[in-house]
Amino acid sequence: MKSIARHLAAVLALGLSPAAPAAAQQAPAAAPAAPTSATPAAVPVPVSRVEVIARLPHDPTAFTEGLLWHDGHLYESTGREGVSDVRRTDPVSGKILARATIPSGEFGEGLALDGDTLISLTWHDGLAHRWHRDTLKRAGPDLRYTGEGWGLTRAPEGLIMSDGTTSLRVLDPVTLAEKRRIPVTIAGRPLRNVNELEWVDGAILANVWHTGFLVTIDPVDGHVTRVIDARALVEEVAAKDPEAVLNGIAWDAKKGRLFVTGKLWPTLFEIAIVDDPDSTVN
Ligand SMILES: [Ca+2]
Repeated sequence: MKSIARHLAAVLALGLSPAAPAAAQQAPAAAPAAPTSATPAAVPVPVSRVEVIARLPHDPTAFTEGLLWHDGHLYESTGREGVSDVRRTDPVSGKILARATIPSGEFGEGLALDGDTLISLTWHDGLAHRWHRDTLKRAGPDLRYTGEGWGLTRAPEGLIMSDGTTSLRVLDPVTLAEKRRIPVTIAGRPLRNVNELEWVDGAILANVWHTGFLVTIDPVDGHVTRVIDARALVEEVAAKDPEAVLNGIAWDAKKGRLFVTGKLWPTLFEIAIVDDPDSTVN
């Protein structure tokens, strides 16, 4: 399993921001912030792999930016200007059951559910849209935030948002006022480009943009507690579009089921995370 550590080390050497092709739909983020004195000490991070439990259909035209599970349905936000939307889908058939379009000049990003309100981000507009969960009609005026919008999830403390930098933000779910920042580190080094998010059993699960890896993040101090090698899924999908990367995590808390997909992927995977006691990232 050393090859995993070597691969990840190579990615880390690039600041976890491999050079994106000119056609990138999301530009690399600003330079990572310097580590703070609160940066957790460098300790080996265990690496897990994924096991596929089920393969379900996923709209291969959906440029997935946000994904969540609620009450038997998937809710998904998609990106790219002119075709961005928020949708409810049937997880078994992949069929779109309801859909709300995002204004054509905006690039849809992360999605979270707060009560019966869906909140969706935009990449560059600093606008968060609110939608009624059941009707997908507007549920109030837009909210504003600074910087880029990437991923979003609901945690007990508030919304957790990624923006391509080495920090996550905790936001008030009603006003989006910033409550605190979480510096993300892996083995003591800042980690940027954390993208789609999911709150799973008291931890933040995230995929790292343009990699086949997911990470679990301690919500208190931001250190990565586990790296999950999902490159087998990337290889299976074998997407031709370089932007068709792993992105999208949904957690069915009631049944303990974890789903992942990617931008323009034809498949939604239900996966299990399998420990590998011999593999760590140092
Ligand atoms: Ca999610």
